[in-house]
Amino acid sequence: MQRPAFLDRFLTHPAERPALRWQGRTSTYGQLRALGERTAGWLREQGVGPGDRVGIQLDNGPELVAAHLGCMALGAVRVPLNRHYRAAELAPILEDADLRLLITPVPEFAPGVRSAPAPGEGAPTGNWAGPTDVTAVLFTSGTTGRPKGAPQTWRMWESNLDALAERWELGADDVLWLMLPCFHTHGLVLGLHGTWLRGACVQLEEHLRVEPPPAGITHVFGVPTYYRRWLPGMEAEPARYAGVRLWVSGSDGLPAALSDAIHAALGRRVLERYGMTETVMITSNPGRGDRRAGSVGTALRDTHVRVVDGEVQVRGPGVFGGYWPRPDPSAFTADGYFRTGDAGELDADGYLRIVGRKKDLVIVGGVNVAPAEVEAVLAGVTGVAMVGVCGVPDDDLGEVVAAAVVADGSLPEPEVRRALERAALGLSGLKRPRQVVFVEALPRNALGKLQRSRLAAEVFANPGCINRAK
Ligand code: MCA
Ligand code: AMP
Repeated sequence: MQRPAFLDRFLTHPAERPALRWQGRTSTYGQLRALGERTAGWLREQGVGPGDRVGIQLDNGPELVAAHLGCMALGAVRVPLNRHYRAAELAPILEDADLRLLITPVPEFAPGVRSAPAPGEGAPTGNWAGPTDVTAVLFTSGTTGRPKGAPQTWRMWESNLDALAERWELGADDVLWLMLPCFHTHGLVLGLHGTWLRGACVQLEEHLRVEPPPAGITHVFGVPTYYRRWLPGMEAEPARYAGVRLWVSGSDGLPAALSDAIHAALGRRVLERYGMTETVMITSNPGRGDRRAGSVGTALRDTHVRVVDGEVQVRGPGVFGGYWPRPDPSAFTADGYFRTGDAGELDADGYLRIVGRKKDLVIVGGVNVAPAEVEAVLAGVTGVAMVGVCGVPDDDLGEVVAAAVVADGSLPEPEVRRALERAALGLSGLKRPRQVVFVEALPRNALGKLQRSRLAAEVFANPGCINRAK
């Protein structure tokens, strides 16, 4: 296959241009390209070839960057994996992904496999092309509990990231402050690849930093939880936040009150945008002009958005071609629109508001949690007859997971509660219930299907929580 245009652009950024800042050291584009080629050599030594899938389960840092660049140089397909996942959460993904190599620091996930590639270890190789246009498969939580693979092509990313750069007026001289984990679309695609496509620079951090941005940062990406945590500092010392031209929020709704409070502190409104792993970005507020609190803005260039029966549907060059390896034709309408499962309203100017979710999903700190996955883990606990899981509001994380449990009477409640806590340790932290209540019965419809929105309203007294407007 011909080299993707995305990579042609990445390869022609001036070699001396700064590309990555990490813990006080700056690497140039020339150095990143050399790192990619050496890591491609290391991957070859591990038996990886073009088109093979490589799992990357790493925290943000030089090893993660090396692993991605190595796969790009070799033409291998990346499968980014959530660093927080426990063995049982990873198992269905590993079953579907059919990896040639898993790069992870967790030894029990990859017995006998070396941990991260040490930058500079391999003999340089790779021609920055691959046998297919698919460059990564991102597994998204899905609503059934089984993660779904969403193949990502270079073309999806290039067209979408160009449209975003245009909307946000970002160029090669911009410096992004990036602390989002680079295994989700937000950090990996918008953060790292958006920067690499433009030939700009990213200052990468391992974790969220609740402090003023370092000198020289021009834009920052975050989920609403980040903004909740930054707000006190912004209010106390606004001058120390003044150098940043653009604050962007996504992955969950930014409450209008929070947007207004930041606006009052900084004199700038956070720019909210909306997207999905399956679609990359769909809508955004403008870099310049009418940014509206409570709205996720208008459709990006070449992207068509409509609301049908209350559901947001989208078609365009950023939208993926379908799930892999378990296709689900019902994800698309007959005329080719992807069904987002989000509930929205479009106004006369084309501004979209996300008013809730038609899908059963809880978003905790910007991370999707499928209630069905949590229910499946808790339902296996001795003493439990039935479990229903929903989201309840949280001042910091937006929503947290709550569980209503019907006991079977075989064990005292405190014992069942302890067993539930132990079982929940098999899930990564954000999926664990923060509230567990014992109930006589779960709300069900006439067909016997669990009604999670009624659960939120009736058991946890949060009317319409799971489908609430945010
Ligand atoms: C932390 N934990 C996680 C994750 N992060 N579990 C699953 N997935 C995660 N991403 C677990 C930790 O292992 C820990 O478990 C517990 O949660 C608390 O972690 P900690 O870091 O102490 O939590 P925190 O300080 O409360 O911070 C949470 C956070 C973090 C900073 C809000 O979740 C975060 O960075 N969120 C951003 C997520 C994101 O990038 N979302 C984009 C996806 P234990 O208790 O066992 O130690 S959405 C997307 O990409 C779409 C396309 C879009 O629109 O952007
Ligand atoms: P993911 O599956 O991790 O890609 O998450 C995509 C989901 O995040 C969307 O379907 C929405 O439910 C949610 N989302 C992303 N951005 C926003 C936003 N700005 N406002 C509300 N929800 C959002």
